[in-house]
Amino acid sequence: MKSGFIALVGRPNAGKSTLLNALIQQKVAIISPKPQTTRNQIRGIRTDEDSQLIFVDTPGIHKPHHELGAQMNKEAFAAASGVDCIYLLVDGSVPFGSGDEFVLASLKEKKIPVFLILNKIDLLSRDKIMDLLIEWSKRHDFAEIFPISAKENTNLAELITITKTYMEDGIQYYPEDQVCDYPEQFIISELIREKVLLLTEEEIPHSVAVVIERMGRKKGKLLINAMILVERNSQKGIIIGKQGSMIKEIGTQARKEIEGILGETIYLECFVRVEKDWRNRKSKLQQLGYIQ
Ligand code: GDP
Ligand code: K
Ligand code: MG
Repeated sequence: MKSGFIALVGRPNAGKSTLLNALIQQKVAIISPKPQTTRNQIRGIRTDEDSQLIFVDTPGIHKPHHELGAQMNKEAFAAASGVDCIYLLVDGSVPFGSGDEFVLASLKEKKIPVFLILNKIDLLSRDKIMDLLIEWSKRHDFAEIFPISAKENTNLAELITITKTYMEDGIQYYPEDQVCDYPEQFIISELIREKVLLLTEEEIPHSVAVVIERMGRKKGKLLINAMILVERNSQKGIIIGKQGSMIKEIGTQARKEIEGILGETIYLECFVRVEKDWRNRKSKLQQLGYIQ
């Protein structure tokens, strides 16, 4: 059997998490139009008859402004070492910028084959796609170049077929029915964080974390208590909303999705707490599982 690891790297919002979910045909990574949605390395596993591909989704590489940001870069670079192949994801609908230079420079030192994946071609004309492919091919010695749409599944079957040819004969690392490598509790907290990102305004995203404080059974029903951490009182107010309307909506949307994944009805309670400056406190980040 062919098996190996593929790191997904690229600027925030290039579509890495969307592609990961599409490649393994299941939602394991949360997606939002806000940058820096993904904070940890997430492995998605795709097992076919002849192969096992392990895709490592990473936080987007960016210039760090705080401890969490620096940690996210470290995770992204670490994920891109010791893999068999790297997908460099590029959002074709935004211009080339210093963020792309930063990512390209970090790949230059590595001897691992890099695929250029030009994403979001559903938003581009044929001519524009051709121009971008030509421009990008001059910037690095890419092993392969693929125009795709992660959202519409365009060209993904071909991408998988070619990727397999870069894998060595190896062992099956995970059981064939396993699609990701982290515990349920983490998916649950991530789904709640996704709803917070989707439902609230610009100010919230980088200052929110979700911790599952309790998960247990009462009379057979699964009870989950989730704590949403924010940095300021004003953010707490936004998340709670008018007469609790926002936190209720966050809870309802998250509960529906968690029930779909777990296959049972659950009882979910969400709370909000202000923890000043949690992003700059390493011990807090460790507790939240963002760093080892
Ligand atoms: P990440 O930060 O690189 O993980 O990016 P996400 O996967 O979170 O996606 C960022 C945004 O781009 C989301 O709003 C996605 O729905 C959108 N997106 C991702 N792939 C595509 C695509 O192929 N086409 C279009 N039109 N949008 C996409
Ligand atoms: K994102
Ligand atoms: Mg992501």
